[in-house]
Amino acid sequence: MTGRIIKNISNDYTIESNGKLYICKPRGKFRLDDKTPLVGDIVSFDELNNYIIDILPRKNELIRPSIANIDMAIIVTSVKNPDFDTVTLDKTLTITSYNNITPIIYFTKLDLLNDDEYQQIKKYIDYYQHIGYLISTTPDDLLKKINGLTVVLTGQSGAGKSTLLNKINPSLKLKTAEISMALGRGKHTTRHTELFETAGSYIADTPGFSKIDLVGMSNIDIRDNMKEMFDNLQYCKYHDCMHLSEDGCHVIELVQKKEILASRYNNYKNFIKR
Ligand SMILES: Nc1nc2c(ncn2[C@@H]2O[C@H](COP(=O)(O)OP(=O)(O)O)[C@@H](O)[C@H]2O)c(=O)[nH]1
Ligand SMILES: [Mg+2]
Ligand SMILES: [Zn+2]
Repeated sequence: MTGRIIKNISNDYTIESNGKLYICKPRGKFRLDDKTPLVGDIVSFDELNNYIIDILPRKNELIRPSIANIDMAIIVTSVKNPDFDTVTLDKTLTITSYNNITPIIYFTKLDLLNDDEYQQIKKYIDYYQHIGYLISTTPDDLLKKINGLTVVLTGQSGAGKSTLLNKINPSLKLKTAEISMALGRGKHTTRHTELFETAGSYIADTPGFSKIDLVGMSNIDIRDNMKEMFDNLQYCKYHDCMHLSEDGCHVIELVQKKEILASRYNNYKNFIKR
């Protein structure tokens, strides 16, 4: 039989297959091959003897949390308290795209903005949407966009990840900031990774990309995983333009015409300066 691992606690893997759950252990072979099954893996398994036979090829995998075959990352982005941070957003967009995960930006705390502040933020929201990123600002709309997919949430502490998960699936009763502080506990109480099924989607209960860094990405990878830096390359004079100071660079022209956001371009330059 084949199914999907939705939960792992030590050596026990919960596999969902045609609506039924099976708890299996990996075969001894995995330890020899140094292959560890991950939550999200599609596996073949022996349902009579309760062991995992093989892991099907992965689309992608994350290390923290350990999870495979993610379709989409919800980048929970606060616009106030904590303030809107383009560096974290642009870095996360770039890393997700590099990992073959479609990002969707979920803006939170728009209700805390006054009219002027909202107009400022709206320019950014429209820009990200215009260059081709998926955007959402309400749980209902988000649920439509993640329907049928396996997703992880990511975002700064305090951005509203637990609040969003609770709105999507109230049975989770995740601790939001005030409650976990009142209990005098750390904010991250989850010890294992689990996918929970909600309205036809699988959502990881642990935030993804706990460490947001560009390790392993070359400068070309960074260019090719920022939408407008990649999409406009074809109009630059040189096919290998890095959009820094080359003649005939279309990206630099668009930055000067303010058609590319200054913050995006500055972040791009800082990302590749390393
Ligand atoms: N006003 C407002 N507050 C929010 C919103 N989303 C989350 N919060 C609050 O922001 C704080 C941090 O939220 P939490 O979900 O714990 O953030 P997490 O660290 O990303 O899980 C809590 O006090 C929430 O009630 C929002 O859209 N509007
Ligand atoms: Mg939280
Ligand atoms: Zn260029």
